[in-house]
Formats: sequence, structure tokens, C-alpha cells
Amino acid sequence: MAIRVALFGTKFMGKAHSQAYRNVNKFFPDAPQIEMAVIVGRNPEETESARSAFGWQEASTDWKAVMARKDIDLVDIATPGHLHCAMALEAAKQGKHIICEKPLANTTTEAGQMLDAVKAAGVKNFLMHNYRRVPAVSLAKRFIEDGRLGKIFHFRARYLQDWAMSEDLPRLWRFDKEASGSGALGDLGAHILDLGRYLCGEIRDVSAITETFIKERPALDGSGSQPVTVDDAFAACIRFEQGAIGTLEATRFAAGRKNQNTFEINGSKGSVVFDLEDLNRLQYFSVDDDRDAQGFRTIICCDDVHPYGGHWWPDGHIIGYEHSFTHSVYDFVMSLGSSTDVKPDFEDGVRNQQVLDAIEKAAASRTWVGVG
Ligand code: SOE
Repeated sequence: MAIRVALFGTKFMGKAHSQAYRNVNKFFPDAPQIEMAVIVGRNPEETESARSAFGWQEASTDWKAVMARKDIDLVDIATPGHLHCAMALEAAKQGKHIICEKPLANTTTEAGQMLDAVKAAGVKNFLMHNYRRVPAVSLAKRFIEDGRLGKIFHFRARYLQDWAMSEDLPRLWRFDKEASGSGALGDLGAHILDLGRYLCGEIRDVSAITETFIKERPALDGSGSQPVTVDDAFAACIRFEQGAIGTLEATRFAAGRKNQNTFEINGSKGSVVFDLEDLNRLQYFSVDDDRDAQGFRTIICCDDVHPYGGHWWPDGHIIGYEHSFTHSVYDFVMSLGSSTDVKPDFEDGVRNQQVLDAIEKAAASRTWVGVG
């Protein structure tokens, strides 16, 4: 039975998710057949152009009408954050399974409403934190679960970009709290705190600092300048429930860093280091190696023994950023016919939002704040 998909969003994430739907059946033959039924946008010309370029059967600008269609099984929400809640509530009401881009919502209240709605409707739900399914990151998870790192002491992560440094850059929706919920914190910090939770467990409390370096930006309509109402950068200290401690940092002002999401985990038996700028490699140190041979070794995570290995190319043939979306879609659509739920789901979305809230509160109050 084919799964007919409706994608809401035609920009960067719409493009990335479309690539995943186009490829999943080609490289994961056991996946249910995907039909790219309709892509939904706001502007008719842009949406038609996206339909043609990304390979969708239809284009629409009437999101509620598409939500109500009986021939749609899966709704994929890849829009700016302020639209996630209304779309997810409607999709759940219509009995659709849902994939939603991160962060789940702009507030914990909205995230909670979305979780309640999918639970009440009994629909499967997934939060598109694609980096969990980069093979090197999934391998780090395997190492931790196998005990190869032992007891975890540290998780330190940073997500660095530099696209917002120019004062001439207009006040895009990402600089407007109403539209985006927060700045680097929710956009980039959500990724690394989700990885922290995925790899090291729940976060208990945080202390933090946020900063907005450029406080006014030119209005998009040329009518002067408008205030930036979100953070440009944040840094946080975190304590995990299982006892590990960590640091998180994200910014859009790290000159030269285009999209560097990197973490290091230190445990009693070893360490791992991941860097999205070199995403096929995982650096691994084991205390069990002979003393005169100890050192970080580089694992190229593209062999058939590695997560998602054997689906793409022969051993050692590297893959890219977009493959993590295909892995995510594959795992989710494989769960649709079963009783298993794949993570991260909307429950993770609520938990991630609670951590984001705690970081914002900690920065504002200059105190430690508990999560949840
Ligand atoms: C922009 O900061 C962005 O596209 C994020 O929104 C994505 O989640 C991240 O993966 C890449 O950068």
C-alpha cells in the first residue's frame, strides 16, 4: 500500500525533504512505496516551480484543503516555526501521520498542544532532527549503548554559522521572535541539545547567556529598520540527569564557520568526536588500546557494518548531508505499519522545547534553571 505524502514548505527544508522522498524507495527497497502527491506553499508561482523541480505530482496554496484530502496519508511540515502548531493540529484532526521540522514549535505551550493532538488522534509522529541519523552520529550512539565509552562524564557541543554577521542583512523571519520563536538558540541550539539528549540522556538543569549583536536590521519592505527580537548567539552549561556535565554553544556570527555542528563525548573508557564539516568520520579514543598505541583513530563510517551502511555505495564511498534526511524518512515510514515508534517524536519535541525555555530563563535571570 503506497504512502501518499503532502509536503508543506517549498524552501530549504522542503527541498531537503523532497530529496529524501525521491530517494527512499530507490536505496531502501524494503520501504513502503512513497507517492509524492502534493507540495504546498504560499505563492502559486513559487509552489509550482518547486513542484516541477522537486518532483511532486501537484502543487497547492490551500493548506487546509490539502490537510482534509482523504488520499493523503502523511503530512510533512517543513515551514517556519510559527506555522507548525496550527498545521499539526489540523493534520492530527484529519488522522494524518506527521513529520515536523525542528524545533517542534515556537513555545512549549504549542509543543504540548501538538503532542496532545497526536496522542488523541493516535497518529504516528516524528521530529526531523536529521543529524541523529548521520551514520557517524548513529555509530556514536551504538558505541555508548555497547558500553564502549563507559560512564559518560562530558558532552560538549557547538553549532556555528556565520550568515548573519552583516548589518545590511534585512530583518528576516529568523530575526522575529513571533515567527521563529528564538534565534540561534532554537534554530541551531535545538540540534545540539537534541543530540545531547539522544546520546547522553535527559538534561536536568542549565545556566546560560544569550546575546544579540545586531539589534536593529533593515525592514524587508524598505520602510526603515526594525528591532531584532531574538538571540544571535547563546552559550550554556548543562547537567544531565545521569550525572554528566556539558556545554552548548551556537551562533550565527562565527566567521568562516558555514555549518559546523560538532560534539565531543568523554567517558570512562573512551571518547568520540563528530564534526559535521567532515560528517563521514568519527574520531574514537579507547583506553583499552595498548598504551604505546593509544590515540584518536578515525573511523570512516561508510561500510556495510556502519548504520545505514550497504544501502548507498560500496564500503568507503562517502555520503552527504542530504542522506540523513533519507535515513530519517526511511525509519519513520518503516514504523507506520508497525507498533514501534521511532524517535525523536513529538514527546522529544516537548522535552527539547523545555530545555530551550530553561536556557532562555537562565540567561534572563542569570541563575541555574531546572528543565521541565
Ligand atoms: C539554518 O540555520 C539551517 O538551515 C537550520 O535551520 C537547519 O536546521 C540546519 O540543519 C542548517 O542551518
